Amino acid sequence: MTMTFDLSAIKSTIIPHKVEGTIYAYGTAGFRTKAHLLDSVMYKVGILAALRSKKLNGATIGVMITASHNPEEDNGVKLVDPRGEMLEQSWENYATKLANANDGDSLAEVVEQIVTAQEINLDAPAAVVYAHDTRPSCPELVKCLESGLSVSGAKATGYGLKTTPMLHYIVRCINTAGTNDAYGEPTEEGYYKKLSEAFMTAVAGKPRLSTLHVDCGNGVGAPKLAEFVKYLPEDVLSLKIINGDIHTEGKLNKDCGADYVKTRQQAPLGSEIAPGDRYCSFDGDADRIVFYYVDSNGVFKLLDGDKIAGLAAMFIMELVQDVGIDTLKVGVVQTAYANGSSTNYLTNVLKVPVSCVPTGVKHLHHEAEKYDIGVYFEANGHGTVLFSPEALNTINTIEAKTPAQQQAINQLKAVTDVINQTVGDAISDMLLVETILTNRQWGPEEWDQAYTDLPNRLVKVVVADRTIFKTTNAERELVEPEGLQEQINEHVAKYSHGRSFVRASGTEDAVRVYAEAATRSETDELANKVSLLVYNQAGGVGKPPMM
Ligand code: G16
Repeated sequence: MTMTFDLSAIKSTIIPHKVEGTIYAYGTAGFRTKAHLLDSVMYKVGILAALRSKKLNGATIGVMITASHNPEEDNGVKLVDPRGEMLEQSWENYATKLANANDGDSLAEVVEQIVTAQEINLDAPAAVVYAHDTRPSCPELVKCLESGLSVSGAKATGYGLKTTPMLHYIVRCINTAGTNDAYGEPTEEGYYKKLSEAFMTAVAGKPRLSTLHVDCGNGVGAPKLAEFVKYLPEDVLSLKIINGDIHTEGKLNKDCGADYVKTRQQAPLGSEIAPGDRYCSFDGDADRIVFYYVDSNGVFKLLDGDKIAGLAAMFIMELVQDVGIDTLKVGVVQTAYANGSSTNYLTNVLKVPVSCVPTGVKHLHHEAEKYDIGVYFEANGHGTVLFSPEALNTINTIEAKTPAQQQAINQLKAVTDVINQTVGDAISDMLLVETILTNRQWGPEEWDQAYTDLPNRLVKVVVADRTIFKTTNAERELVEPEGLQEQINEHVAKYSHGRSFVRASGTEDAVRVYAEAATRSETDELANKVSLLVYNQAGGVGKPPMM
């Protein structure tokens, strides 16, 4: 492998688009489409990752190959910046331009534009680490990525099969090693040790809860969770994995996993859920989690990202108070998908400031950084908690005056380590919830009592061209197609507690319609009406949506 940035090799080794005329866009979570269309994109992402690293004087950049909650035949790729956060947004445009350059000359031209605009020193070193999920298309796509990294002269290290949040963790660990905010050992084992030790401290002295059933969506979360539990004694946490088959083709995310459970509002295939059981579901790359149970009447109840945000905010605010550092400002970040009742609970019961931003972890993460302690969760279960450097410093240096205060300090410190602060992480979020439930000795019903969700429905409508949908006001209103929002408003006005919005997905070729209202039947009716509006007025494809 050459260790120099070789523009002529970049031109001559180019992997062309398999289907001419395909247009790529760096969306909600990087590039995501049918796997067979991605070889060319991977090659260019390799080049971009090397340029990003050079721009940052050789800081390590991460590349994750995954399509997360999407069906198995899809794949995708996203870049991870040095502190483990998503790629800086101003670079997404470069990613899109590179991906769409389809011959050697235009590719070289885009590379030169980036180098000039960003004043990149091509002699600077470049380091890139990469990993992938369990999709059968990954090995081939990894090779294409490696080819792009090789012609760009990057020091490239493959980490093999990992969950997305593990790669984010590893990137942060590598870049902070030897500094005051060293994040941990940059290995899978280091990740397991950090989380398991923190969890044991966070639940010390409390009786273990009943077994938690974990649906891994037949994805990478299954083998990783099986490995992780070896670091925890059975009397601290008892887990049972279901849907852990990563070897049978076609099973990934199929009728199971976090996205299925959240959108269908029903238990996954393979679960025999009974009253008293505690369940959760990961998605395909284990960066999302939702919990659920059935009540004594056998009714399925979902505890989604909003419920996790409420639980986490409540617990952390109380701990901060017990420690005596309630000058720290706690805030919660949500998206338009947040249930109206959850926003109401956070604002009026917990009295915590709430911000609403567009879909995509990158938007929530940046907003959460504005607080000393920023809790962010999308309703779909993607989220985490961020502690600012000042907050961490306060927590780590405060001296206790009483044993009770010392205990609260120890617990808060442990909570900061249980949480993967780089990105939403199903394993870490699962431990956070289990920490809180164990400390309260709560079952899911007690957790669920904080507020009652308004009935809600999420519908996918396939249209000829989803890019015609343009939104404003954190995606809560449509600007285009012109006139559609007014018609949606007319429907919404007829329902008590009615709310509905429409936006194009950034990860799937579909438009998402969200609706909530006072009752289940009104919600379904509203969702139906708005979905049909979208289908009829924006070139619906296939059968009309039916609830
Ligand atoms: C990704 C993003 C999430 C987003 C989800 C759906 O999740 O990381 O922030 O909520 O896609 O996005 P959209 O509605 O634009 O399709 P994942 O778990 O698939 O990576």
